[in-house]
Amino acid sequence: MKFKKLVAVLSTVMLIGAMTVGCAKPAETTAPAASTEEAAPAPAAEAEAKPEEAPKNEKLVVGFAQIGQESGWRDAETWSILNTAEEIGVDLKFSDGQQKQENQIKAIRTFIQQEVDVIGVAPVVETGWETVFKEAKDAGIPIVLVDRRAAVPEDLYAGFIGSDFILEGQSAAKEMATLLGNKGNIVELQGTVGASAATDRMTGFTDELKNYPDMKILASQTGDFTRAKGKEVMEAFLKAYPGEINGVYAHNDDMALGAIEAIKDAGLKPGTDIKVVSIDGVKGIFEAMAAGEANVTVECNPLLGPQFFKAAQDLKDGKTIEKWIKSDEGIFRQETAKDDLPNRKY
Ligand code: GZL
Repeated sequence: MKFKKLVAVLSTVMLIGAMTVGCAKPAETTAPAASTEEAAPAPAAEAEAKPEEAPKNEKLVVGFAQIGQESGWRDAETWSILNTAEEIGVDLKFSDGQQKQENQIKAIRTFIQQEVDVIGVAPVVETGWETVFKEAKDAGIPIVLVDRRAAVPEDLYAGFIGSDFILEGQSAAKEMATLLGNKGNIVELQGTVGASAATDRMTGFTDELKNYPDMKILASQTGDFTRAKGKEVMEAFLKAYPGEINGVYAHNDDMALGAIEAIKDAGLKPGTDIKVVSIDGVKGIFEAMAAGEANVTVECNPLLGPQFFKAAQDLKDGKTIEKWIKSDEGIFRQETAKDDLPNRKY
């Protein structure tokens, strides 16, 4: 909850800032007109700019179209974007899409009108971006994909900053196999339908599972990356497969935490009767592992603010960036969760 409050405060500050910027008259009409007798040459006027504040055109201006606030991971990513912008003095225009693609597309069009230097977007789903990305390209504004991919031609975005979701899924399957002794039935809580994070985590897990013929996925269903839906779907799975479920694989920790509630409500021991493997590495899953109620989390780093704004500044300076800037992450297990917990940043 603390993160959510911090995000709410920071995003309000940013949004007010953006609106002020957005509503203010363009700089040239707000500067006091020099009278003819005082007409000073342009250089003198520039010399008056406060030393600590770079002239407007040098300040990095960025628009960021965020997905929403569906999970603890998302709040951590938003905090990282807002906090880094605050720290390095970026003019950030931030939009919360409330998990709707049309809101993100509207925000991107607003950023184009505001003539920002760079647009960052975390695409809620992979498809439906080509038209608006072309509009940004035609306006000469580069797009950086952050944390999720978009199914568009490579020339429509400068680069992708994020994890290898297929590898995350493969790692989760290997961890589940170890926990079940290479044998058992699994249910899968999938992320948002159409999101690259969900599609690829499913692909990685199911591909790796082919190496374990005695392990089977009984059922898969989306929990939309939220704790509430994860609990709801797990309740249905427990009713549909009484006594048959040995493990639950959740595409994110929030859904796993919901599943843990459902397992306990059914009178079973999560982490023992049903093994729990998920992805993200948020604090809540470390607390569950420390309590013996979850077994493994595959980390997916949300603190992408520094990498994102470095890429944005490089693009503003006319440099190119790597097409895929990978975030590096680890795998964390129940055995070390108590010691890991104090070091977790999100
Ligand atoms: C992953 C990110 C996913 C997280 C979820 O990069 O897109 O979205 O795994 C979040 O927690 O909702």
